[in-house]
Amino acid sequence: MMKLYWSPRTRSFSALWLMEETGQPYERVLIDISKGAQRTREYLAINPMGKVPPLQDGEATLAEAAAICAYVAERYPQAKLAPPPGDPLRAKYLYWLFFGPGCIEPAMVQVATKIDISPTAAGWGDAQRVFDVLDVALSKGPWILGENFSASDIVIGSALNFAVKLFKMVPARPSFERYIDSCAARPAFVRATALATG
Ligand SMILES: N[C@@H](CCC(=O)N[C@@H](CS)C(=O)NCC(=O)O)C(=O)O
Repeated sequence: MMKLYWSPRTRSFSALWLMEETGQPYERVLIDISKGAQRTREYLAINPMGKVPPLQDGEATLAEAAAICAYVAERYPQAKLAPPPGDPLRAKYLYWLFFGPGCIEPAMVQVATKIDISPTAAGWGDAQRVFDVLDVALSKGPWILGENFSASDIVIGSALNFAVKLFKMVPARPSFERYIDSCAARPAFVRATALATG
């Protein structure tokens, strides 16, 4: 059984949502980051970054929420969380999976810190560009790939839920609100929310 290390009200929400979407049993191990549990020697052997969430699957261990999404979608193909190799939709699936940590995350940090950096040098350009691109991509819906929900929605949906709805760091737009509402209506999201609040 897969083992997910998590902490309440953190980025481990996306991994909880993912595991709930699979319908597969998994074990949750609480790592309370407010108490420093992420800094023990045992935990650092699991994730040397001292961050949540990591996942263990037998001999395999990995961290980084988006990588966990890719891994679990591949391990449980029956959950249909990823277009299979060879499907043309897989290109956009991978694009959005990487867009989360590669562009949305740094854009959120830029908004929060007001850091000034050349948009040509910054891999994400700037926050305005990132959220404009997302706005266009989400204008049709219902999901980031169109009709098919995938693990890339877990990455993008969790990030937008945090940035727009929970922390109000990014101004709401109709496409964002509709998309977040669609994510939040999924039974797996509802279960993960109940779990993640601790
Ligand atoms: N890049 C990581 C970020 C994970 C992360 O920053 N987690 C925070 C909680 S939201 C954490 O574990 N903080 C504990 C610490 O840094 O001590 C991912 O996407 O999984």
